[in-house]
Amino acid sequence: MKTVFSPLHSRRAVKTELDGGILIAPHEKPSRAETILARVKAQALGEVLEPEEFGLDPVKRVHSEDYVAFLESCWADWIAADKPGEAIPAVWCGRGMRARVPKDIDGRLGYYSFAAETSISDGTWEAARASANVALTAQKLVAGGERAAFALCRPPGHHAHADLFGGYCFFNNAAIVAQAFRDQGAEQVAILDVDFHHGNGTQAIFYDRSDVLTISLHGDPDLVFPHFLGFEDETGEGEGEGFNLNLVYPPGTPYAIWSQGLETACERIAGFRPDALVVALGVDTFEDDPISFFKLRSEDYLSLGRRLGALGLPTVFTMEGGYDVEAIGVNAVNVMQGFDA
Ligand code: Q9C
Ligand code: ZN
Repeated sequence: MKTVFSPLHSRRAVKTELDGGILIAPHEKPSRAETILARVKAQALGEVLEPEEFGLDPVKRVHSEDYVAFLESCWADWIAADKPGEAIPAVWCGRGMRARVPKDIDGRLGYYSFAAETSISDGTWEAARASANVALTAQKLVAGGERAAFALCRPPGHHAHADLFGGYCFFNNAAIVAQAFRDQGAEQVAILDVDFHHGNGTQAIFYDRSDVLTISLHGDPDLVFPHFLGFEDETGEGEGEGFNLNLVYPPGTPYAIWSQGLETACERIAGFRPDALVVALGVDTFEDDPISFFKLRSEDYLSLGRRLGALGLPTVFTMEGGYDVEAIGVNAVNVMQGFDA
């Protein structure tokens, strides 16, 4: 399987993540992508390509014009306002308040976000753009006849809504890929999100649509991020009713249980008969992940890959979360090797 990777991911190198009332060194850090790339090369998974430039049009098929413009100028606007640290949202449109876009950068940071752990600094825009180009290059490979491709995206994407950043995500790479397949003539596309966290952005983007089936397996949002979406009674609305599926699991869930949800998801996908599959691949389901509570082991990722491969669909993998940097290379590449086997 070919891998798409951009060295520009390293431009996303914030110093801060708001966690527990202090600013910590971010979990979502550059070494994540480097360690996965190193494993891709060590295992000779396949060719590693740099992304093509697709411009902003395919991004704006998913994200609003004003949100994209906000991200592009955010850091410059923050600096122009003489702020001493990194850009961190600290005020939101709470219930009963007015959802209008303020002029001030503090107001706009709140308007365009849903969480405060995701700081913005110099280079975030460039890295997020490169990450979308990585995803779109993988999509082009698969649209061109490759069975599958691995988009080694960083920053990740699945938490990003059409006009909200958060959860370390800015552009929803998986959604951009699914929309690109649709725009190139695919009738139906499925997105399967196996990151530990609910793919809230992906769900929201396609919630009223029946052409893109969204399925997410994740930790119970009653207990873990993103807290305000991802429950099992969210099944889609309007045209999209029945085309969103959330499979929620408690702390301590091992592969023996999690894989039952995977089986349910795969059977639903097979019945949907999509023209293409996008897998939002987080490996923060790992037993030693520092911010998650599932108990998958490294060999389980081979099984996951094999089950996905058995679907027999043209497949794009977009890299999402996974924070045990020691293990994420093995775990992510195990999925690809299981898929290819
Ligand atoms: N104490 C992805 O996996 N909350 N995003 C972290 C840590 C945010 C995860 C709390 C988690 C976001 C792509
Ligand atoms: Zn995650």
